[in-house]
Amino acid sequence: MDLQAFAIIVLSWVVLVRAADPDQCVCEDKMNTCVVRDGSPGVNGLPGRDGFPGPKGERGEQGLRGIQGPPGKVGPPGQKGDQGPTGQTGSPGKCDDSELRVLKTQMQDLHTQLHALREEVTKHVKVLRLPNGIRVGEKVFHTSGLRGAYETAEAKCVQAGGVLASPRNADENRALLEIRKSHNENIILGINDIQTEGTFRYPGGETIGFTNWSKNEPNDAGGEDCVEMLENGLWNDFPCNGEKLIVCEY
Ligand code: MAN
Ligand code: CA
Ligand code: CA
Repeated sequence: MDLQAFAIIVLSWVVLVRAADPDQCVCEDKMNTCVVRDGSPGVNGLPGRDGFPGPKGERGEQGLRGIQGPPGKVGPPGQKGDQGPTGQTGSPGKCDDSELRVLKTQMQDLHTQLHALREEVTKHVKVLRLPNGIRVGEKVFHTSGLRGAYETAEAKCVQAGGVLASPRNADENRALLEIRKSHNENIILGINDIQTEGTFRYPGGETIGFTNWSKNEPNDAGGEDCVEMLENGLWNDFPCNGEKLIVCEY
């Protein structure tokens, strides 16, 4: 080791020892009389700046399947196919028993629905055709305000697609009574005992199941086979050539 190097080492050692010794490191404020020794530690400085971004991570797993998109546009029609083989004459396709049972049930369901639909449509058509009619249940009563004897009256109703009013229950009788009141005229009913004396029937020939006779009626006084509704809604038998208010039912 040469002398110069030795001198540098010794000098460095002296500087280090002086820095490590607190007694050797007294700071004196030359301007003030106050000497500060060993002050308390200062507060931490602000955090340093963000480091550089890390290396790129590994590729993630495949995501979940997305929801189905809307249907696309209809494509152009395809080419016409070849003609199929000629079918066997007189041998229709066969179904097994279970297929037949399903078809039969479906047919019955359709039949029921069709029946209900037809009744519903008929009901609405009746009301639309007869805006001044009175609807009671499935039935509509309607009058043109004309009067007539039994045969004329019944023919007019049939011609219009109905029959003479024939109340079959208290509700229908009440509805008819409203017409009786508004026109202030007795109404001729479709009910009569023309066919068999004493047996009253509806226009279709069925014997009646609901009655609303006035006291002591029917009495066939002098031969009375037709029926009228009186002002109180009760019934009286009267001669069929008598003219009364015509009310039809649909
Ligand atoms: C008149 C007619 C008859 C009826 C009697 C009741 O004679 O209307 O049909 O039975 O009155 O008193
Ligand atoms: Ca009679
Ligand atoms: Ca009578």
